[in-house]
Amino acid sequence: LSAPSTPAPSANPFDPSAWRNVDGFTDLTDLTYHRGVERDADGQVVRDLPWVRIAFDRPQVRNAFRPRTVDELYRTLDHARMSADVGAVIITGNGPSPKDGGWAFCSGGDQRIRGRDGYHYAEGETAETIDPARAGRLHILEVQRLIRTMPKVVIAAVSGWAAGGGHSLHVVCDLTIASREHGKFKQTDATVGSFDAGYGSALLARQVGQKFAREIFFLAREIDADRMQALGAVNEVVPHKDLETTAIAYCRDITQQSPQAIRMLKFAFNLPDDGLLGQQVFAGESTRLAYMTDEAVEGRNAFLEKRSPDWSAYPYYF
Ligand code: S0N
Repeated sequence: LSAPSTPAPSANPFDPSAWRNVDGFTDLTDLTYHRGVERDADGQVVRDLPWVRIAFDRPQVRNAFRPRTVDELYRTLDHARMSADVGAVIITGNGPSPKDGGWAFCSGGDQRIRGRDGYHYAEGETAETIDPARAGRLHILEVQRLIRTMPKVVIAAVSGWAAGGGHSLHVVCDLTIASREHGKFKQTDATVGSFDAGYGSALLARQVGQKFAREIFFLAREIDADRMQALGAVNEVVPHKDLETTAIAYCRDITQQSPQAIRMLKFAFNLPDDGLLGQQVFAGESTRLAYMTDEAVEGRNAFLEKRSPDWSAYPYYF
């Protein structure tokens, strides 16, 4: 009989040579934020590439988020949103855990600092000392809305556990790639008396269907990456070591498309599920495009020149 073999630890999918730190974010403690780069043979950065990587960096707690983590996630995502030369964003989880070698994408809200009445305290704060403006904030939902409305493609690279609010985060991303060895999914909200009754559940049902979405939430079982792909909530399952090169390949392909077309498509995909907000976001892009036409310029010029607009050059039918 041969001795059972111990699987070799998977190589870390993060390749530092593919990235540089983003300027102005040296104060991050709970995340890392990198810009994709091309380097020459000497390792010098030749040019920036049009994608960024945002990674949870609390592997000792399976990348659970505390309020500070969510603030940093919002800040980095918003920076990516406003960077005109960035077309795609990867969200992932750093690892492995120094404690046990485990990998996580994100395990949701940090249960150690969840107070009564939905409050999420920072360490050391109490109900009496907390700034009321910060108490009870479920601001991961603000992050979800930002991902949903930012005019760029957001890719979840699920490097390990996606649990609770971390599960919902991958659901709200535009695309999901998962590690074959470590990518695991578990919707534990109901286990800890929490529930994402917005995108985390309803959008999941759009992705996998009502029965499976209910199974995922009601049973709170572990689901592996292959099954999640079969259900329709994961685009691709790849070896752990290839997770980020695959995500970068997605970014490369996405950023070769027309930026205008990509954002119109993203907002079109969102529209049926996002109600008037979805219509507003889609319509905002349409208005921006309309402002670029001679017809819209004629309307503005007529007002500024205090005359009636002349629409004769603009047909009622194409
Ligand atoms: C992820 C799980 C399944 C991993 O299991 P595994 O591999 O056996 O590891 P563990 O030994 O359990 O964990 C390793 C260490 O990490 C700590 N840890 C893990 N997850 C958390 C966490 N979420 N918070 C704090 N610590 C965590 C463990 O305690 C352990 O530490 P040590 O080594 O010291 O013992 C498994 O860990 C698991 O099930 N984790 C909990 C997942 C969970 O229930 N998350 C919360 C679910 N709810 C939310 O996320 C709320 C989301 C949210 O914020 C929200 C969304 C919508 C509306 C409102 C809100 C809101 O803000 O509340």
